[in-house]
Amino acid sequence: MATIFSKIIKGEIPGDIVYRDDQITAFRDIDPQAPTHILIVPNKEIPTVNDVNPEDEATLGHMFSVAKRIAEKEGIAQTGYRLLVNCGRDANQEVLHLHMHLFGGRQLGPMIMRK
Ligand code: DGP
Repeated sequence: MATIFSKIIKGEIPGDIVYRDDQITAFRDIDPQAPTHILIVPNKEIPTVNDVNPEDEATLGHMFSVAKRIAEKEGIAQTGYRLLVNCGRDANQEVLHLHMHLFGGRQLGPMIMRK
C-alpha cells in the first residue's frame, strides 16, 4: 500500500509542495513545529533508515543539497536550521516513508529532550 507521502508525491492527495524533481519531493508539514517545517522525501518508498541501500546514497546526498537550497529560499540559511531524520519506535517515527525534517525560523532549543 502506498504511503501517505507517496500519495502527496503523486498528487493523489493535497500537499503544500515547495520543491520537486525526479528523486525528491519537499512539502510543508501538516502540523508545523516551527515557522519553517518542511519534509524532504525521496520519491522512492524507503520505509526507514534501516532499509537504506547503497543504491540510495545519491538520493540521500541530494536531500542535503535540496535542504540547503530550501533553507536559503525560506530565508533561514543564515539564522540556522535543524535537519532531523527519525528511525523507528524510540524516535517516534510516524510515517514509514523515510523523510528529513527541516526546522527553522526560531531558536530551536536543545537537540533532544533531556531525561
Ligand atoms: P515522523 O515522526 O518523523 O514520522 O514525522 C512525520 C511527520 O509527517 C509529522 O511531523 C506530521 C507529518 N505528516 C503526517 N501526515 C501528513 C500529511 O498527510 N501531510 C503532511 N504535509 N504532513 C503529514
